[in-house]
Amino acid sequence: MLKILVLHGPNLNLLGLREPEIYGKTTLLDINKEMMEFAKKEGMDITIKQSNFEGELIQMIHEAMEDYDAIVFNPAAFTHTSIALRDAIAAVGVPVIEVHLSNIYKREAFRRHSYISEVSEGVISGFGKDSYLLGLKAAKNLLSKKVKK
Ligand code: CA2
Repeated sequence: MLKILVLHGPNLNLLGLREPEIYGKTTLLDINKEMMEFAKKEGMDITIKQSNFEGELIQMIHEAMEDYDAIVFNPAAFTHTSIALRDAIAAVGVPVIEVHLSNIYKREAFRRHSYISEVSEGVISGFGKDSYLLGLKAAKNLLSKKVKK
């Protein structure tokens, strides 16, 4: 069975609890539950983690090398700042699908650049919680293509 790591970056633990006018009322727990159900239907084995610490996320990416076929990653604000996360992804070689709840190209100018996209297989941005489900589906399709080659 495909093993996928889902990583949520900083402040996403506040989803649905703070600033609902920007990020909506859905909590991270709601999203995680939906992902677990989706993964079960699709026959994928997923593990979900969240961290507010850049170093911890880097560590999780390093450890993913051993255990996971792909990472579905919302790096949150680190998307726009972190060369260290970019380098970690490039170093481990585990395929990453970058996801964002909001459309980062529709917001402030500083959100339009992602250090992570340069080392990602692809980016899904702007579909709310569905961005994560689309990310899981993309990971599955990507990996099945890789196996066939
Ligand atoms: O749209 C996304 O998924 C983002 O990765 C979310 C980040 C933002 O910095 C990126 O530009 C786009 C922010 C996540 C913070 O989430 C909060 C949730 C509730 C209250 C405050 C922040």
